[in-house]
Order: sequence, then structure tokens, then C-alpha cells
Amino acid sequence: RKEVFLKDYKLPDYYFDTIDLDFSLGEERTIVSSRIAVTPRVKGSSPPLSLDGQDMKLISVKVDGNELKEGEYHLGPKRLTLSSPPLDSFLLEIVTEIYPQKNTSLEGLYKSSGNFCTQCEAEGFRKITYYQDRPDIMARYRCRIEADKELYPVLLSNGNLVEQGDLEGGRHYAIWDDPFKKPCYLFALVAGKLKSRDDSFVTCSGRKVDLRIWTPEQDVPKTAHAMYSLKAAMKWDEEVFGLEYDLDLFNIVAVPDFNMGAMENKSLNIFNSKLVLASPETASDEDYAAILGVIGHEYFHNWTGNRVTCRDWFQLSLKEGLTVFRDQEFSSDMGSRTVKRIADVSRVRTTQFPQDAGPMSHPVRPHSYIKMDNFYTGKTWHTVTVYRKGAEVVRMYKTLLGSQGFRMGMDLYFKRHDGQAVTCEDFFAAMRDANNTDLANFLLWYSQAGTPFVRVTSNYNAEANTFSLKFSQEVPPTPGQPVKEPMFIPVIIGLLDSAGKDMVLSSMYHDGTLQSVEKDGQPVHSTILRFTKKEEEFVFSGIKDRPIPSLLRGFSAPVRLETDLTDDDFFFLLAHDSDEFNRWEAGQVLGRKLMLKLVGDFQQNKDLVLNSKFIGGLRSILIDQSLDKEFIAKAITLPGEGEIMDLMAVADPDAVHAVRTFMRKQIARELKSELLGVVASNRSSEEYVFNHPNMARRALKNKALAYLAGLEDPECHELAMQEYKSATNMTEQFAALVAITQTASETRDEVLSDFYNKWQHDFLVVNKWFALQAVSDIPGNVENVKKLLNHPAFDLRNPNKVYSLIGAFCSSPVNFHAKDGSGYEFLGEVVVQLDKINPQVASRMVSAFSRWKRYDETRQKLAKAQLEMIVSVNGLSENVYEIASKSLA
Ligand code: HT7
Ligand code: ZN
Repeated sequence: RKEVFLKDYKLPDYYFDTIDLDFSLGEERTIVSSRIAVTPRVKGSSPPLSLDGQDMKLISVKVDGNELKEGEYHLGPKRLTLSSPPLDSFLLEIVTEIYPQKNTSLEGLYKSSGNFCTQCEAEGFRKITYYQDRPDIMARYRCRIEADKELYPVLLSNGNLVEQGDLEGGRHYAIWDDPFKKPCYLFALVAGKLKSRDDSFVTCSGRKVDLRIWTPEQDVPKTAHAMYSLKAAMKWDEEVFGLEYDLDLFNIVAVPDFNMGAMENKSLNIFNSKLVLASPETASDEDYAAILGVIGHEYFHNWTGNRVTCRDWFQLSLKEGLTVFRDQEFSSDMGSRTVKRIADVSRVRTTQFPQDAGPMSHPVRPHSYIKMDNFYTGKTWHTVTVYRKGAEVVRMYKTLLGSQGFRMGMDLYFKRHDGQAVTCEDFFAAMRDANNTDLANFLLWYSQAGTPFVRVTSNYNAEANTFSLKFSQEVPPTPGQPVKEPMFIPVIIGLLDSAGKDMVLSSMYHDGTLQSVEKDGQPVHSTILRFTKKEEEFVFSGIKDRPIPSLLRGFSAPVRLETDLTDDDFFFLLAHDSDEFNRWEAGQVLGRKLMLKLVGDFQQNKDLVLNSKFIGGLRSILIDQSLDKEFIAKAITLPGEGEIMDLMAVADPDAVHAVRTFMRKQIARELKSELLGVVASNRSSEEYVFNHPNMARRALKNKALAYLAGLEDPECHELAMQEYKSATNMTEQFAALVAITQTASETRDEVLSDFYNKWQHDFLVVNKWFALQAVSDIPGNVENVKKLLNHPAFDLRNPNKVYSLIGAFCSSPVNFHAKDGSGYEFLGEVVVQLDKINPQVASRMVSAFSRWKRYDETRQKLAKAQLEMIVSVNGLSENVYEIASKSLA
């Protein structure tokens, strides 16, 4: 299997200026004809022109109108090569035959629920026609679609509709023209029986843009929130980045079969239905928030990704890291900034940090790959290193340059590169040049893999009135990178006085530079330490009392932090820190320490006892009326089991699970009356509204209910049942269902079938029902999951169903890692089956094995055996091979 290297990048030998595509869609076959205007990069030289293409039948190739004969081209399984093209510009015409109805990989042109649709990123266009399938080939597209009018009344592609009409035999056609040059990964086509929700948006320069969201007719009522999100995103991008939409039409199509979340094709975004369809009765607050974020994300790509795109796929973070950062900022501005930051940081910690510490670790800009798609492979929709760590890297630019400086950098980036395919260095240079600043070795964030480990020790000198912070950093070795250089780490800090107030940091540290931090445009009493060496000391003078330092405020860099602060210091920060993120973080640090200690006790068969100060800390947060309710819900949530296992030398899922369950019960017992009060006082009979205060109220109520239901006492069980029955929206109904079903009880099965009977007609709700059962920690749950594989509502060909059942099962520590190997065996079998249907989805599933070396010997042996079995399968896809073989290495 061939590995591709960043260092081997070469400019293309030929450019494609325009492409006219003609699709004749049919039930048996689809004929694709392309006419490409080709220009050699160096006139007068004619090296062979190599075109990517697979899974199709070549009908003809013509150059300047003359059909090529065998010998004038070479056809391989993945490539069509023209041995000696003309020396100057020429017209290349290719006709191919493809079979979308048989395409279960969901890349290229395929069918979803009877409709035709495409997915071309990263390398799906090569399943449609022979082409230079690489992002630095940017051409102007014109697309003619022809199909049966009754079966496919709607025909869509990128750009503007320039012509449509009827044809003989009940067929019709449409011609679309996209005035913007684009790489082929942004090409899209949709043909089907769809209806739209129509709306419009007037841009800042007064242009009216038609907005349409397309779904099957019965789902149109569920697109109101998606339309609201789109308009909000368009407005936000104008206000925050001065970026205006550039065409008169913006289409979104929702399809039920989609490998990822959504796709930003120019003016024709295609979405997984899960990220478009919502109604209060069927979608939870989390679904609503995800729709807002992803609609924003895909829309924001219009500038960061489409107008300025990537030179090659190694630069993926150029568009994805930046666009994730933009969608995070958008969601923050639409809701609570602190809560959004907590959610994003938790996600980086629980998904990216483990990847960075395992065999799949790679830099934000990788150096090599076998299968490009695997950089999109992660535990969640939007995926980990390239996307999530990439977004943290972009956030650090903003931290270092300030909002204004960051905006100047963005403006310069567009000014320099609009219409181009560029690199991460180009983005870096725009940020640096716009601010006329030295960003030192910041670029290492793109090339060095691994999570930096930062240690801080503090010292107060009462005589000299100085306070010093000694920093050291280490970037752990990762595959292919045994030795690392120190990184440029921006550390935002504040110093709290004995009353818990931020000290005014007008005093300087050693080199006299003190960079202030702003919040909502106002300077706050924080400062940014630019930590760039292996070891560095920062000294503050004029400090009258020993301060408590609040370090890495807002998680200002994606690092693991270890400090010499005591538990008392953390309790103090939990109670007083003006940086709400760090207030939450202080509670998490205490939670992690406590859980690790109790895991040790459990492993030594000692009695488990929960520190009363910890419960006291949680109580004061819980009853603090001044705090945001969603913040409270986050602050009383214990660190996840995965996070704790990550901190252990040998991960012990049983011990961690037992300890977390014990702690949750103990907390619920001790805070029962407060928790009951929270449930009672946060009910509302008002209609469902998706806004921050209402979401926060529901989040807190649901969290309290989950704690209470874990107590397994009849009063709490009855309460959860009542909440389930009386709920008028999915957020509360599903939370009550989760609460009831977390433990085995007589009513568990009844409630589960009640829920299924109620929602069996809605596939998105049924997926929640699958996931809920799959993550259960009830011992031996693998058997139940196996049964569900045969449930009539399950289908291995639908990615959402696979993620809901199999993906969710793999995230359950106790059952996936069952010591008898039943979980591993199950996954091994499924991966082999799935690989034949959809390699991208299969590789996402196989990545659950990637950290097998973190477990005890028995588990290691069992997981390794499954990986070995998988790599030995004949005809295994490159996608799965890459992940499985790298995991074994
Ligand atoms: N840019 C999009 C990536 C994507 C994708 C990649 C591989 C296979 C299927 C895919 N569907 C969408 C999504 C995004 O980041 O916006
Ligand atoms: Zn994206």
C-alpha cells in the first residue's frame, strides 16, 4: 500500500481551467461526460497527464475532438494516463459509466433513500470521472443534469441555475454554472424528490440571497431551526469577520445516508439529516446546538475553505482548524461562552489527547498518509487532531494577537489568497505580517505531534514581595518523532489575593513585557506569559501577599498541566476564580485527583470513602443562585471514565467504573434534598424554546435527575418515571429515559419498548434509542447489542445507525473492554463485515482498538488478536488497513 508524503508535493504539470460536466442519470447506469480545458504548466513540454479514477467504466477519451486509441493512453485500476498530450492548451473529453445505485461507500455519486447525491471530499470525485483529483486544481464548473422528471423532479448543482427544460421520454434537464473556480472536492450534485423551505437573507451590501433547505416533503416542518441557524451564521460572519456571501442562492440538502456530519460544497451544502432536522418533540437541546454549530461551520467554509482552499490534503487543518474555531466562536456568541469553552476543551481532552498519546498520533499537519480519509476519522463527527487541535492552534493566534490583531491577520489572509489553494505557512505569514510581530517557533504547532506536558512550580518571597512561576515543558515522543523541540505556549494567568479577587498585574515580570488580556473588549486582570523555552521563570514584583495563581485560563494552550497547587488552593479557585473556565477546571482537578486515589483504594480492596470537602464544594456550586445553570450542570459533572483511565499507567476500566459509580451515588445521597429541589424548581410548563436560559435550566434539571436516579431508591425512580411521562420535549423525555434505564430494573424494558413504540416512525429518534442501549454498563450488554444488530430498524449500510449502535457500544468502558474479550470479538467481526460495505465507516470503528496497549495483559492479548485477524483479511480496504496496522505497530 502506497504511502503519500508531504515532502513529495509537486506542482501539477497541467492546470484545468474549465470543466463542463454532463450527467445522464439512470437506474441501471449513469453516463458522465466531461469536457476539460487543459493548459500545461510549462508550455512546450508535455509530460504524461495522469488522471485519478476508480470503480467506473471508461467509454471514450478524446483530445481536441480526436478519439484516442489504445496505446495512446494507459488505463490502470486507479488511473488513466495520457502518454503524450499536446504541447499547448487542449480540450480533453472523457465519457465514463458509473453505478451509483451500487455505491455503498457513500463517496462519489451514490443513492440515499432513492435520491442521487454526491460526496467528493476528500477523494470521491475520482469515482465520478477521470480527473486530477487534488485540491490545487481549481476550475470553473458548468454542470448539466438529465434525469427522469417524475422520479427526480429536483436537479441541483453548484452555482446558478442557468437553464432547465423538459426532454422526450419523461426526462428533464437543468444546467448549473458556478462562477467561482473550485477544486473538485467541492463539486456537488443532487437529484431527487425533495421539497424546500424557502427564505432569504439580505447581505450587508444589500444583495438578496435566496436560501433553500431541501428534504423529503414530510420533513420540511423540521427545518425551521436549520434555517434560523443559517441566517444567524450569515449575519455573524458579516459582523465578526466582514465576510459576505458571494452568490444569490444558497442550498442545503439533508440526506439520511452520509459518512460524516455535512459537506461544504460551493452553494450546495449536503448534510446528514441528523444535523438539519429538529423539532422540540424529536430533537434534544444537544441536537439543536449541534445543528447551529454545523450549519455555521459549513457556511463559514464558504470563505475559509472554498474561496481560499488547501494546496494539498496535508494542509487540511488550514480550512478545518480555522473553520472549527470560527464555528466555536459563533456558538459561543449565540449562547454561553464559558459553557461552550468547557464543552470544547472536554472534547479535546477526551478525544484528541488520547489520540496524541497513542499509535495514531500525528501532527496537526501530518507528514504522510496511506488513506487521506483517515484524518477525518475520530470518535466524534468532527474529528480530532486536524480539526480540534487545529482549532486550538488558531485560538492561540487570537490569544497572542488579540481580537483586533487576529482580524487584521484574517483580512490580510483573504487579501493575499482569495481564489488560491494555499498552505498553513501562508496563514501563519498573514497573521505575522498583519501584526508585524515575531511569532517565534509557533509553526511547531503544525509539525510536532504529541501533547506538551507543562509543569509549574510557584514560589512566594515575602521579603522581596516577589512571586515567581517556574515553567518547564516536555513534548512526548510520538511515532516517527522521537525528539521534540520546546513549543511556543501562551499561558494566560491571573493572581488571586486572599479575598479571592484578581490582583492588578501592573507589575512586570523579568523582561518587562506584560501582555494584557481582554474580555468583551475590556482589559481584565490576566496576563499572557509567552512560554517558549524548555524551562523558564516568570517573576512578579510588588506582590504583598502570597497569591493563588490561576493558570492556563480559558485553556489558553492545548497542553497537559501539572502544578504544585494544593487541594486547598484548588478549593479556593473553585470558589473564587474570576475566570469561570478555571473555576470549573479547579473542580475537575479535584475530581480527577480524588477519583485516582479511590481507584487505588479499590484496586487494593480498601473501603471507598468520599472526601466531605469535595461534596461541600459541589453543594456550594449547586446552590449558588448567582451562577449560570448550565455552568452548574457542568461543574457538578465528574470527569469521565476515559479521562481517568488516560491518567493511569495501566487503564483499569472496571475499577474506574466502580469508583465513578460509587462517587455518583455518594454525591446523590448526600445532596439528595438539594438535587430534588433543583428538579422541582426547574420544571417549566412553557413551550419549548431553544435559547440559553432554557437550555441551561433543562441541563441542570436533567443532571440532577440523573444523579438521583442512580440512587436506585423508589422515590427517585418514581420521580424519573413521572418526568418521563410528563415531558413535552425530547430533551427532558430522553434525559428521564436515560436516568431510568441506567440500572437494571423491572421497568427498564417496559420503558424502552414504550419509547420505541412511540418513535419507531422517526429514524433519528430510533438512533437515540439504539445508542442508549449500546452504552449501557449493565454486565454482558454485548449480547443485547448483538440482538439489536438484527433489529428491523437497524441497517449496517447506514452510517448513523452504525455510529449509534456499534460506535456507542465501543465507548462503554466496561462492556467493550469486558475481560472475557466478548466486546473485542464483536467489534472485530463487525469491522470485517462493514469494511466490505463502507471502508470509511469501518475504519472509524476499528479505531476503537487503537489504544489497546493501555490495558492489562489479558485485554492486550485479546484486542491484539482481533487486530491481527483484521489485517489478515483478504481484500481489506486501505482505510482499515492503515488504522489497524498502525495500531499494531
Ligand atoms: N469538509 C467536510 C469533510 C467531509 C468528509 C470527509 C471524508 C469523508 C466524508 C466527508 N463528509 C464531509 C466536512 C467538514 O469538515 O465541514
Ligand atoms: Zn469543515
